[in-house]
Amino acid sequence: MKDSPNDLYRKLLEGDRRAAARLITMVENADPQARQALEMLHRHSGGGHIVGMTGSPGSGKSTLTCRLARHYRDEDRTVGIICVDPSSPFTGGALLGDRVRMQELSGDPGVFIRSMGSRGALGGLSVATNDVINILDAFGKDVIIVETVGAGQVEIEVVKYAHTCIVVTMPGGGDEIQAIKAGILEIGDIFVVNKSDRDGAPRAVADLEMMLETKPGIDEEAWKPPVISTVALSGEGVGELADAIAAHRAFLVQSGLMEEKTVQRMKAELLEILKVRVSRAAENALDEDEVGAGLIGRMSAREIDPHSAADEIVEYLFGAPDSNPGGHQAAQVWKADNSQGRDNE
Ligand SMILES: Nc1nc2c(ncn2[C@@H]2O[C@H](COP(=O)(O)OP(=O)(O)OP(=O)(O)O)[C@@H](O)[C@H]2O)c(=O)[nH]1
Ligand SMILES: [Mg+2]
Repeated sequence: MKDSPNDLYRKLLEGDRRAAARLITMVENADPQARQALEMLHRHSGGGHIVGMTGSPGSGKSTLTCRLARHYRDEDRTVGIICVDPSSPFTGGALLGDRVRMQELSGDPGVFIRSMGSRGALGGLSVATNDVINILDAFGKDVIIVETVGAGQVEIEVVKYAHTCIVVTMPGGGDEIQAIKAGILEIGDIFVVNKSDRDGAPRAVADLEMMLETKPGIDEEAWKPPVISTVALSGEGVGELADAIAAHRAFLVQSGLMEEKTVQRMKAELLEILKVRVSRAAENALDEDEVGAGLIGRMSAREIDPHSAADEIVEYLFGAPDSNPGGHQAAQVWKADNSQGRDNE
């Protein structure tokens, strides 16, 4: 028999792993019942430290994640691991390689591992990932590591608002240059040169340090991202990495930036949900005969231009500029965008 949202909520808080797994699957399937459980769980979340792990493909993120998790387990701290792979259609287990690597951890009740692929994207992969972070947080995991496969836009979005974002590279291959291109330098709180058993590691560390020093906008009080050498295969440097994460957390708390981070996280989370909802509402409006179809017909007949048609859809969705404050704002935003476009011409 299917658990009610209330059962799931209760079982999850009691530490029932199967309830957690079931709720995550419901989230991935955009099951409306998941919403109710999430609503109840929200006030129990906020205690975990969220660590994002991104960087070059094959640099050793998964291996490092496992090592880090083991390190935390040795300290008796519980760990949640979420592997996000937008290119993978699979969920639940995702990549076999990762599964094998993570197997030794998965028998440990203090560790909860979940992979998420594009199938978990019914309500948007970022939205689902945030939900899963919140579930594991409410589930009581002390540290939640979110590993992304690759470093594309979606991947960056899901780790950007972690409390601590780790960017992993490896010696050689001009990885550091690529990292900058992907805008990854800005989001890293800690940089790791993994595979330091290979040639060129000290050079890679020095190059990265130099790049970070020339990063604009760094003042005296700001956090200075450290560059750490690791060999994930042997565990070398993992203690240092854990220390750096702890130092970053302490910095966030002492400087008051933790609250700012939380606000940013909440805002980003809300925006991701709204993006999905508003675009869905817009799509629905376009499918409605009198609204979308009519407008599109008029566009085809060259009676109305696409921007003015969008104006009407915005008005339909949010109300006329004067009828409600929301509609007014939406119209204002639209007009601002529009006039800006014209200025540039
Ligand atoms: N020599 C060496 N190999 C490593 C080290 N860490 C990981 N590897 C190997 O590098 C390969 C890739 O490691 P993963 O942990 O899968 O890397 P990843 O960054 O998670 O890869 P993707 O998720 O596919 O982007 C594996 O064959 C690892 O065994 C290391 O410190 N030294
Ligand atoms: Mg991986």
